[in-house]
Amino acid sequence: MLTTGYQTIKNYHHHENHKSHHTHDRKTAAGGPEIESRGTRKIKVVRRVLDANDIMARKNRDFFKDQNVFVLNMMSSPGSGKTTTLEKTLAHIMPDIKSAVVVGDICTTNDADRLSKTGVPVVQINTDEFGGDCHLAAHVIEKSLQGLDFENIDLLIVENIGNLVCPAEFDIGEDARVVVLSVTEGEDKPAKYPLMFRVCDAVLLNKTDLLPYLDYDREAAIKYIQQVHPGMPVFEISARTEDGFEEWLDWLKESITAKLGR
Ligand SMILES: Nc1nc2c(ncn2[C@@H]2O[C@H](COP(=O)(O)OP(=O)(O)OP(=O)(O)O)[C@@H](O)[C@H]2O)c(=O)[nH]1
Ligand SMILES: [Mg+2]
Ligand SMILES: [Zn+2]
Repeated sequence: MLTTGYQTIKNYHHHENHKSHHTHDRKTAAGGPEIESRGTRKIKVVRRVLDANDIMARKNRDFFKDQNVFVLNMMSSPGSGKTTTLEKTLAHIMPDIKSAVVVGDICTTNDADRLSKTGVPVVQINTDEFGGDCHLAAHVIEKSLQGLDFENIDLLIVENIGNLVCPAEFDIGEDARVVVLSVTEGEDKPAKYPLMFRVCDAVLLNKTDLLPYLDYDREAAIKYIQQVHPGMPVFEISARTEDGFEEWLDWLKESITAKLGR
């Protein structure tokens, strides 16, 4: 089935408290009891946001289970190669694995334009009109599901907003999480952004075709990954040349089969 159009979601109801999730207030230098209580309040607000998200994520997870669909959350810094990896991945697994994509960006439908050429149903979420959330929260995912025909979807891939920080904190009800780390980002990113690497189930170490032109220490990168998440699979790939895709695709197919039993 060739689907060319896609939906865009711009005006979802913004989460009451996203701004509080980012606690950048630095007016706490003086110390003392007042500061302490303010610090406590902030922690409570953040906790509430994440608790509310967890409840919504649980609902999404139940829904996905009912629909017998496997959900993959793909995360990375901006430009690591999520969309390129997806374009190539979908070309390999379609039509055997009936897939759909939800893609989040602050602005533009560029990624949906690219992904819909693969023929899969695509929903583009833009967060700009409501403060430009830099992650996809569970309630936003819930909104994006309404136009998708789950009778014909076995795999839903969520391309999260390019950001190595807060998407890691927001459970969306997915079954597996992968982080794309490109070799142009430097080998120390797993050490600098450990939460992302801790919550993910696999790493796609991308753009390996560029290695001859870089002073990149791939062993150091893998060592950092294993330090924050011992035993995590690392697939060294090039989304450009499709080098290393076989192992990645095998892992993906096995993960889907483990949930769906087919
Ligand atoms: N050389 C090389 N370039 C790549 C590879 N994968 C992606 N790129 C390039 O990297 C740039 C960013 O790729 P995208 O796939 O748009 O990255 P993204 O993670 O989806 O970006 P955002 O959604 O904006 O965060 C593009 O110019 C791609 O062509 C790769 O394996 N090798
Ligand atoms: Mg993209
Ligand atoms: Zn955020």
